[in-house]
Amino acid sequence: MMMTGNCGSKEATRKITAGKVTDCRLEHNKFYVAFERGQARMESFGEGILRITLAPGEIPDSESLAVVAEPDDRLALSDEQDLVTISNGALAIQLRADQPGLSVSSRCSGTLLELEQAFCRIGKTLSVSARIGESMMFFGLGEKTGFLDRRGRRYIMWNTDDPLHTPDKDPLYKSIPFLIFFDGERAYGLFLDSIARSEFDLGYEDRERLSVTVNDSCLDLYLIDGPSIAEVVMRYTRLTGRMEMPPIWSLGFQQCRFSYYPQERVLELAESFRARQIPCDVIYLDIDYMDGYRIFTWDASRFPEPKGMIARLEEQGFRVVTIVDPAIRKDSDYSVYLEGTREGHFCKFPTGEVYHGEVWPGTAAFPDFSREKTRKWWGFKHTVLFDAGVSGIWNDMNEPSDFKPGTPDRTLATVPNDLMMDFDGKPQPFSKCHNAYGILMCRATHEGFRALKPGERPFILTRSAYAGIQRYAAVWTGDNYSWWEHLAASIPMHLNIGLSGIPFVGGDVGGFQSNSSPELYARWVQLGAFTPFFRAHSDRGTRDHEPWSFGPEVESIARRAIQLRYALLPYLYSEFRRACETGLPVMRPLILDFQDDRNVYGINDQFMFGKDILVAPVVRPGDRKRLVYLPHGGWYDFHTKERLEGGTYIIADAPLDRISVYVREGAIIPMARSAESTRFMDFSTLWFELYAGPEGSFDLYEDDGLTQDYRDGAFNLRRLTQQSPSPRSFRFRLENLATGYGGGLKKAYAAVYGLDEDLPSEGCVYENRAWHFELDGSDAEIRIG
Ligand code: MIG
Repeated sequence: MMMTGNCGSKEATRKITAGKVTDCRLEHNKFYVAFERGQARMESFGEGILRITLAPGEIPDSESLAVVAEPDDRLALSDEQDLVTISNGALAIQLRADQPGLSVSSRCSGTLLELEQAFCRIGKTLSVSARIGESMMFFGLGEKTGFLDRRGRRYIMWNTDDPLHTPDKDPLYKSIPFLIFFDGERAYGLFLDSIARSEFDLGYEDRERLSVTVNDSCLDLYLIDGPSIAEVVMRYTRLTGRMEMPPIWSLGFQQCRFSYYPQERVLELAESFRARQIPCDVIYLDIDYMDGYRIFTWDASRFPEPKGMIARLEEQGFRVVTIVDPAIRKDSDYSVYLEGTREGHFCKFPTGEVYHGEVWPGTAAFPDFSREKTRKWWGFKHTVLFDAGVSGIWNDMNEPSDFKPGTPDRTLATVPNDLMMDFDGKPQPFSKCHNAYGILMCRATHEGFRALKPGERPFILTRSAYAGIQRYAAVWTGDNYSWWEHLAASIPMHLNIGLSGIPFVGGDVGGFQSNSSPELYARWVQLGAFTPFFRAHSDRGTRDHEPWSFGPEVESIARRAIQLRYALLPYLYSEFRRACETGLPVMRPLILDFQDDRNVYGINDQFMFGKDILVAPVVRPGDRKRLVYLPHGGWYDFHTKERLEGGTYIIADAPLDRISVYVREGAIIPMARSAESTRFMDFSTLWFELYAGPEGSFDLYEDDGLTQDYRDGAFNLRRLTQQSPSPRSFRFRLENLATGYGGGLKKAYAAVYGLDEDLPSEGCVYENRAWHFELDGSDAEIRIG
């Protein structure tokens, strides 16, 4: 499928432009524009968001899978001479009667996009195109290879199961058609709401032009105002939704392999974690737990007693997550297939014939998750797993992947384009809705969780995704290799996924394909401990990839990294709460927090873990020092507590046994004592690390970690603030803002770094290069100096 979307390119001979504006009107909060060869509809979606839908013909009324916000009534029209301006306050679109094109501007940022033509049509595609300034950078677009700034490449949105992620490989498993523009001063966003194939050319054909092309009969765009990158992401996630609080165990360390079986091996694995005192919360069962890869079955010889096994694991503080693929084996002995056929749950051709592809189970049919009835049916099928005690569901192969086409072009390794999804009576061929399959499957799984385990927080992990996936699932980045290159590449990939509204992201720690070296594993587990989703995984046929598989030195390095992750859980959990409330990522590029510091623009190998911790992993073999850029402001070395001045590069010691971590001055980092599982952690006793700085605050969030009760107010929110204008004066306050949860902090030991030793104080002592005081969780004020 060729797509040359560039309106400006000369060779696009069959190009049909929208032409001049012939008419426009504001009606029921919608603004309609007629062009010579097409039309546009504009709506306001809350402060700072405008929707523009463009089509050569009728504008279809389809339901969005991504957008959860509602249109509002802010649109106001002004008509001066022949210049028409439609605005929702923050953003405005201007057009001129009898002229082609339109321009979008922002009250705070000026002109954002200037379209010489509202759109153009080339064959079966529609595109918009605009000039881009020399300084423009691009972020977002979800899971793509390459570096943080996406300029200069062309990206396809077409969910693809491609296990070889070489540097320019595209597309991969997920389609998040959300783009952030940033020119060094102002940021703004563009979201293309389309589940069809689309393409973003960010200065590839022509360095100075951007084009967005969709293989569909309408272009549904949302313009999102800044001026900061953070504001763009917050607005985008107000539009497409935010994640729910995850169960706390899903923030622990998780161990996977293709596949752990039989049952004795799983129990043995659990024993090893406990015997070696390496924290771990989750064990994954990959496809071999099933009977002949039949979804919703157990292999009775490998797992004769799943319920007993899971109960035994639970005592040791483990949860079990099972893989669930979409394709259902064609088999006259298999009730799921028979039911699915009888009840019409599988995707069909327009002729009514069910399609059968070839996937792990052999010949298999694909459930049509666009049907409400099918989602319900699918959801309830999880009873087989939930009854055995399974806690979470891992959705794989949901691009959907299909081996049947058997071509080397992985973008074709999927179901046929003329196969249909029904969308409850508004059928669409896969050529128009391919990218929706994964999110619809997750939605079915999510609905199943809510129905079958109503009090619990769902945990779903998915490989394929579309915009808005954060409402249903965590994502992992598929089949990487045990390559240093993939360790390094995972950082910008995760960061851009985070900027695309998906905070809960991680990659296979240690690398999935091929064999890790001890050093690579050590560096990967250290980095993994600072990624939102922290799971080690390995392909079948690879050598052992457990934390102890690389010898005693690496085992103790891994233990320490994982223990640090657990110790930081009070901080991390609160940061997840912030992600739920703001849509901002947990693992974030420096540019998000330090947009005005030009030195951070090109940094692909450092990131923020939450708002106060800067992580600088080693991503090459042999390196025992590394260059670290500390943005403007004061910093502390997390390991040595040494105070450092930012706005400069430092050469950091990076011995194999630790990862370089820095904390912003003013930060308050709540920590707990690590245990073998979150289940055994004591969150009533905490350690607060205070890094003295002019000012700083942290909202400590606490709830039961498992249920939905927090939605009804069963949570605590404690605002911790500190002020230290100089090393000779320090003020601290704890304020209880919400106290709906009976558990949580009862005792906290606080240590303050960066103050002088010889200060007067009451109830505080100086010891081991820090001031110390204690708290009991009630409102408090502390003064030193
Ligand atoms: O065709 O279930 O990305 O994590 O272990 C491979 C087996 C199927 C791909 C997933 C990988 C998983 C594997 N799956």
